[in-house]
Amino acid sequence: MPASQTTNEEIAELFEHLGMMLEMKGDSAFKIRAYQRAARTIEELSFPLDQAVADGQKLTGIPGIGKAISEKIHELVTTGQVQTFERVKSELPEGALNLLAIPGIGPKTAVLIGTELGISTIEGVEQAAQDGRLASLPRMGKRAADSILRHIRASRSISSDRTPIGQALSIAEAAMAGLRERDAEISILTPAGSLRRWEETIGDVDLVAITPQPEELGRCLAELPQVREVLVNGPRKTSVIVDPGLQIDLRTGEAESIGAMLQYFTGSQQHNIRLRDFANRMGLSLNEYGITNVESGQVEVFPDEESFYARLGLPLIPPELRAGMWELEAAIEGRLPQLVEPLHLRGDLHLHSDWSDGSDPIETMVATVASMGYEYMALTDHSQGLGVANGLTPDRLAAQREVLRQLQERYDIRILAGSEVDIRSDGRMDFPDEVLAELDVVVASVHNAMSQDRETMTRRVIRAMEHPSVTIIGHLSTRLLGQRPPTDFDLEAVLQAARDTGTALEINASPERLDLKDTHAYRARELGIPLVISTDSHHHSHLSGGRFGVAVARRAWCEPQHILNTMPLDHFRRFITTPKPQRIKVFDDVVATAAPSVPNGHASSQAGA
Ligand code: DGT
Ligand code: CA
Ligand code: CA
Ligand code: ZN
Repeated sequence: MPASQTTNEEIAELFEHLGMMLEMKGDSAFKIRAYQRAARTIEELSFPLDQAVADGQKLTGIPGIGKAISEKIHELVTTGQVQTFERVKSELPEGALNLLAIPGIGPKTAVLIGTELGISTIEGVEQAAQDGRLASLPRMGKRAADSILRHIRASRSISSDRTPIGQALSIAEAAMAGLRERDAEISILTPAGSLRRWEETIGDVDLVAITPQPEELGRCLAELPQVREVLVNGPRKTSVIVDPGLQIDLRTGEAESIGAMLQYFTGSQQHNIRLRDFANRMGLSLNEYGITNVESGQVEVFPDEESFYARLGLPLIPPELRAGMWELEAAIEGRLPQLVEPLHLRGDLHLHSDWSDGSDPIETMVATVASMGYEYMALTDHSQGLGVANGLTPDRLAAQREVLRQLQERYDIRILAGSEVDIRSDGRMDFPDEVLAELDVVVASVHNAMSQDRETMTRRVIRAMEHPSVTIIGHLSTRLLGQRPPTDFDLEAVLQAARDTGTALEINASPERLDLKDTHAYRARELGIPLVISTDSHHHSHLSGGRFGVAVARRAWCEPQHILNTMPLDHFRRFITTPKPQRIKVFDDVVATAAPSVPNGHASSQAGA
């Protein structure tokens, strides 16, 4: 009988770890692979192994599980441990297995760190990387040690419990749809908090609602099928945890006073603190129910945020700007930006078809973009590069142009010939110059060698920008929210080079990327760099995702003229057909003729300081 329950995952992990430990010891590659294969097989089994053992089933019939492995499974399930595993572990430095969790540390290095430095924890490695001990190890050096340090820090900031906005938004929308279905009398139901401010990651979802029977609505939320746990279920507030582990706070208010509530729970906390200071100086105090005259004690209520801000003598500050930075001062001085909106976009300049790694035919993508009312688009399938994304050879690229010419006759949208060209590890382009020169739009992106050191990566990207045919740098940092850290590069140097070479920078709207991030886009706008908002769609359903990129641009205080693809087609064509770096003037002219309402942020102009 099984000593206790042992899951397939636990069994698979044991073999995975056994394989790694044998690798540390330099054991035979054959044995190591056998354990790794067994781990894979076990992870994918559809029945519980411990039960099979208890039932006396023969395991050796399962592919990848021979006699030796079958015996170990038996041993683990019946005794709770495996002798071989314990012995191998005892022969290795303590904690060596933990160190393998750090990207950049393989089995050999883990052993070296354990034996030479006596380190058994990730924190210990971090310390050793900082004080130089790690770099002094044989075959290590400063570069490798720095890279390990970077990985440790990045994985720490990544493995936070915040949810990327793309996921949080769909979870929130599903919950809101569920509430509307159950309560037909809801008059307002809207996100507040970081979700309404379009932060890139969300701690918890805040919702604000008006309905005649608030308690009823709270109960509806608590009863949604996706709810895993109910934390609070009160008359004004209900908090739940929904799958896969995100908190939703729902608050209800009255129609005549919802303005203050929405404002209060939209935050940010920093914005609210500054606004409260500002109001205090006028003899007023703020809370979620209204604005109180401190002297008379009289409370005024507001049906919307506009009237709330107006009572303080301020225009409505868009939620994306409520970061507690310079927005209050700009509002006081009447120079809030007229932020770019989704409707301003006239083209999408980064999208893929099934010619590379997209999943739809070119025509589906063209038809969808055309149906969205856009004036132009660039098809930018991958270059041949690493081969993983089924990148195009120059021959296939030429054949694709022929297809585009035919489609052009049937669709009322200008189809530009483009490519997303790999920036090779040394900064060279993945297509010959004469191929690139033929294209209307070249998006150049880093897709490999992402752990290059700062200097190398900076040089690499700048070299790409110096190429006369490169129109736009795609997803500059290559980060994937919650999954992959950004590359290391000198932001100021890269931005300066973008400006000097007349190269545009992409705000990649894919909710997994949001790259440029808001603060980088903010700086890019300040420096006068043309920005592009593209979806990087790999499926026609992604094409509507531009809103995420627009949100980043709005958080960067961008007005329409700061975004290249808000230009009408003829204007945009003038930009791409003017040689670099002179084309920056085409952009500058547009910015100069727009109303100058966007302030440049300086520390000295910090609001509330
Ligand atoms: P999150 O959830 O970490 O992504 O960020 P927020 O801004 O959504 O923060 P949350 O959910 O704690 O609170 C929502 C808003 O409520 C926040 O932006 C400002 C407002 N608020 C009002 N009073 C407080 C308070 O005492 N503490 C905090 N943290 N927020 C408050
Ligand atoms: Ca929140
Ligand atoms: Ca909250
Ligand atoms: Zn792409």
